[in-house]
Amino acid sequence: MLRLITAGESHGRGLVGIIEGVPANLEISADYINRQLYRRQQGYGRGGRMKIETDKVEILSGVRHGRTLGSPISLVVWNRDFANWGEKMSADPVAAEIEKVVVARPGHADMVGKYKYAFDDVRNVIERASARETAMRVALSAIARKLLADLGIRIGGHVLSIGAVGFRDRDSLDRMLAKLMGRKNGAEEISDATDESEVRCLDEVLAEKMVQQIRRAKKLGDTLGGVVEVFVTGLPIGLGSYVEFDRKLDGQLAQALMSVQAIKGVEIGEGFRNATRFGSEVHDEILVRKKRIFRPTNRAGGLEGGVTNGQPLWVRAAMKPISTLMKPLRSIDLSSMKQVEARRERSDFCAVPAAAVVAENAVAPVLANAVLEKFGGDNIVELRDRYSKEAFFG
Ligand code: EPS
Repeated sequence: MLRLITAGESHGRGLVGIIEGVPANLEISADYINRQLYRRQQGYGRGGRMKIETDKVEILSGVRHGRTLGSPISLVVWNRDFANWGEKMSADPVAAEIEKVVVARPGHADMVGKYKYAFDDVRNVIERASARETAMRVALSAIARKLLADLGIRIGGHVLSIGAVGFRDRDSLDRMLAKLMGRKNGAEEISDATDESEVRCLDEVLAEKMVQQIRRAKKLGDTLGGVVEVFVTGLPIGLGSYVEFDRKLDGQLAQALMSVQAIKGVEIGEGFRNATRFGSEVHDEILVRKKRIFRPTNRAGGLEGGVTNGQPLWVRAAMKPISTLMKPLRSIDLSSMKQVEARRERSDFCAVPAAAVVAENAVAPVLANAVLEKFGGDNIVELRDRYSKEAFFG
């Protein structure tokens, strides 16, 4: 089974991570991982930090001559910005007086972190709560993504809306998505197409409106959230299980997505819309076409009973607006308990395009884990062999 752990502060020396349980002999390179890191750094609405960093991974262990060894794989991404934060983030005590952060930003972990860990400096909270952690999560998850890709399981995401600007005509979007997913690389074609857009939107006109909306937010000293959508193609029937609550794949996917910083809502398929309809308008009929199972619709999002049903997996995640506002909300000075304005600090105005990349990668370890659970294998050849013999697609 796959285990992942990340460590690292936003302005510390670097981000480190370990992924354990990857079968031996999987072809993987720093370049493959770096492509996902590069994609995560893009997007209109990012702040100054992304101009400082060019996130690149170093593989410290678990890989030899481009192939995994079956041992834990450890990675590091150095923070370039650490050069500007040396004393402030030093692991050793420093002689200099370091100014403490005492004002919390509403919506951030600042206040709760201060009380939970009994800090007198909110900086200790900011550093680990930051979405910078997602750089390492993406790096580790990229390895799981590669494992899935080797089995023909492809992942792709796009931005559905930013603020109030988003797709209205679901049918035409679905046609566009179906066309892309029908191509050679399945759902990955969605990602490739959105790589062309600075807001990861599949509609150029809408993309321009999204950019304008972010520009407006920036001018107003405000921030914007949005909704991202992820699809996965090539999944067999039977990943996950209904037999116990913690083995349900929908629950595991929701956890993986919900734990991404600023994600506040997760939906599988048309989850919320389905709740407004009659059952007869919701459930995807089971038909036979050319002796194969055929589902004319996919409102369930590729999962029934917490188990993959052979349809593309379809999940959505809602991101709240980033909580650092240049036009601050009211807050308190946590040392004096005086009413003040929340603290400003360099941040993004909108990170929804980056969240689409994070969400794509966040689902990968969950699915790779489910694949390993069902098919197993100590090396990729064994896994591929079992998979090709046993995987049932309907
Ligand atoms: C991020 C790096 C951070 C922020 C952002 C995510 O860099 P800095 O704090 O130095 O500007 O840009 O983090 C947040 C939005 C947050 O609230 O913590 C990154 O690498 O993605």
